[in-house]
Amino acid sequence: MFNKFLSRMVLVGLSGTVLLLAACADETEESKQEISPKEDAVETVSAEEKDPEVIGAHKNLNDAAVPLEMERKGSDVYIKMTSQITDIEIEKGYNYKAWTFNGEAPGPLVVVNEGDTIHFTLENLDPAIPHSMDFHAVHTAPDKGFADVMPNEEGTFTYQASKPGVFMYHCGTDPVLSHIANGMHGVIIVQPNDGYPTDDEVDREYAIIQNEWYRYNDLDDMTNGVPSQVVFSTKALDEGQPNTNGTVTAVKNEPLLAKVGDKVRLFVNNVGPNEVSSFHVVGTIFDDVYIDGNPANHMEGMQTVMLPASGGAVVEFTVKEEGVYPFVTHQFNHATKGAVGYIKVTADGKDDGSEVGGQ
Ligand SMILES: [Cu+2]
Repeated sequence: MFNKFLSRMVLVGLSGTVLLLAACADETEESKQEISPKEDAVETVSAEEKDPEVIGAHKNLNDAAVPLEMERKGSDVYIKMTSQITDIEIEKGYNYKAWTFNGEAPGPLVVVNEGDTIHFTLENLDPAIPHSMDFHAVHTAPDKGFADVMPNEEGTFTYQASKPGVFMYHCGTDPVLSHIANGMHGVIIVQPNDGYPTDDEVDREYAIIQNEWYRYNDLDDMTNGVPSQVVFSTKALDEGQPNTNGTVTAVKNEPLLAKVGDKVRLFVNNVGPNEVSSFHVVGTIFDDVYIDGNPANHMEGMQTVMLPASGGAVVEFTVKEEGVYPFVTHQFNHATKGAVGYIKVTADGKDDGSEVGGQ
């Protein structure tokens, strides 16, 4: 249903197949910012796309990434994030004018401890559209705790991280599918107070996220189509680790590293928005898996872990020989669209400079 906000926006689509401009506001909300109609509301964002729907106020907007702000005072954690429009080069030569948290898609990795109180502020730098934050790691009344933050405004929300796990976060503003598929998703890890039973065995840890991309800002394609790209990203858990966006080459050009004999732990999450991930590492077996990252959900000896849209896991495996170990979603139509990454295993755990090959 087109609401007041949407009706004031101009659809200048050249194609009847691309209809979306974001319908983000509730009809009853008076404070939603309007977008001035513009004849030039469509621009070309890539050679491949003929008629993408860039919202007028987003045209020529490409905000630089803003670092995540996080400060801890005891068990109170003060987190500030932005919602902003930033170009993400999903594949070579194709810039997607993403709706993002902090200029990253997926957004920055957030790590807190079980029992922490999160004081979360969202600064909405988007001049046109309200955005919000839905942390799957908390209990709150969504209409209050995940409420929309208007353009050029800030909203602050407080909640407890009472359960450990590897949780998705995303913008929950209507239409949610547009906001997630345009890039507003990420992961919050809530570390268990008592750790995982296998903590002492683990040598290396990385965070991996799977997401899909669709035709630019095309709600019809997001709703009824198939992904154009299915991708992995890695987010730095520690300084010095790679921190990437979700692109078709993200964890290929800069593979993760491990040493022969290491037990590797991956914090994985599939932020979707629509597809399931069948997460698998080629050439090994998951010795230990904690579904959704909760230590109570301990499984052993798994070949593939199914991650529903928004689902997470901690997976642990041992790399016994030198070589390149791809990780994939074993739904190979998606792997073919980009969802492959590499772990390079060397004698000393350092990059030997060898090509990892593959796509
Ligand atoms: Cu949003």
